[in-house]
Amino acid sequence: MSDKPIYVTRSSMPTWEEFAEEIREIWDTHQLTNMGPKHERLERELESFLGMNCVSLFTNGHLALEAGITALGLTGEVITTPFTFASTTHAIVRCGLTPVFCDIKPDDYTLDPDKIEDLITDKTSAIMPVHVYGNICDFKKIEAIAEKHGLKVFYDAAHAFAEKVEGRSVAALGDMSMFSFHATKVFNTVEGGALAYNDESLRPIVKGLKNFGITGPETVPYLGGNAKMDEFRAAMGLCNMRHLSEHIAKRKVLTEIYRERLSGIEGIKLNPVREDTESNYAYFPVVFDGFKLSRNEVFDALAEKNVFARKYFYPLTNTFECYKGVFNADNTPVALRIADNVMTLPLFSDLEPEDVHRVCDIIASL
Ligand code: T4K
Repeated sequence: MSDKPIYVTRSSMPTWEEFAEEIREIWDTHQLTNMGPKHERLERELESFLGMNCVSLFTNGHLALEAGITALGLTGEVITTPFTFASTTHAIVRCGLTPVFCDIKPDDYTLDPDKIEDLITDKTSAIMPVHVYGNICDFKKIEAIAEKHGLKVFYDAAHAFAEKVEGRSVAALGDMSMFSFHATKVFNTVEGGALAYNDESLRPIVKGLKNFGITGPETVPYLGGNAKMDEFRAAMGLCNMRHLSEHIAKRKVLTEIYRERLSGIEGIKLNPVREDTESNYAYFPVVFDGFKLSRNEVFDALAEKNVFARKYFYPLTNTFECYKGVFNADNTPVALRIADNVMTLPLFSDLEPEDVHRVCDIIASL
């Protein structure tokens, strides 16, 4: 059997010919960036695909998060999860706000709505949940709490692009959602991200925030940075959108093989399947709970055989060195336990079914 390296993911790309054709007109116009025609086309295409009034592209998901926090006018404290990528917590802190960490549910690793209300103070302005691994948060409970207390809900939907819940686009949940279009995501624009929202009055603010706060040749009403997506990345997005459903379908087949092979193994807990959700099959997390080896031992055993899984999301963000002495991770015990025991297995659209079998054979043989 081949022991070629298998990484946790591999970027989806169009053929060279398709991309070359898409970028050809850039040589005619010489418009490389600053909201050019491809940028505008991709924004409109995403609005229609997601069924949203407004989609604003960004150079990456992280800067989109920071712009969203500013555009929504968040202040003081934001209730959020530590079981996420560094970006979610850093965005809150870099915007001068205080993250207040709420524990997660042990079944799908998203924010536990039953623990939110105890954390609300007179400084709380918002809840920032994460649809981690594409697992859609308990949005009904979260949004009911937000409404009761007059809070905004801003979803970090970095992992959830193209998903639907109860027939609705995930983008339509809450006040705003951020999607990441990084190279490692189901849909990529190399680096990239977007904010999706329905409140048209936010469009000029969001647009201004990614362009130095400038809204017209002589008007600068906002304090903004530079987070514009350029024409080459927008071109990559236009190409990748044409193949999105085919990539998701391939991921689904691979996910089903993983589930079939691993579901019977004692001590391995798989991601839950929700009947009311159309998944994008972004990640394949497994939690080792009562398995004969620890997560770290399995991780090392796979690496020895050239399979490079990842410990997404370990360590918890509230234990990062840069926040030493600031947060107490003992307040989020479920998140601590999951972070210590979870691993995401390789999953990407051109992974071969035999590669999935190879990963499962290694785990089954331990
Ligand atoms: N919120 C959440 C919940 C997020 O997960 C993220 C990003 C964000 C916000 C922020 O969104 P962005 O600003 O990134 O748009 C990766 C990604 O860089 C990051 O986007 C992602 N989450 C995070 C979960 O994973 P690394 O450091 O683990 O990626 P890296 O470079 O180790 O790549 C993993 C594997 O992917 C490699 O082994 C090979 C493959 N790969 C990687 C790159 C960079 C490719 O095939 N092509 C590539 O170009 O962070």
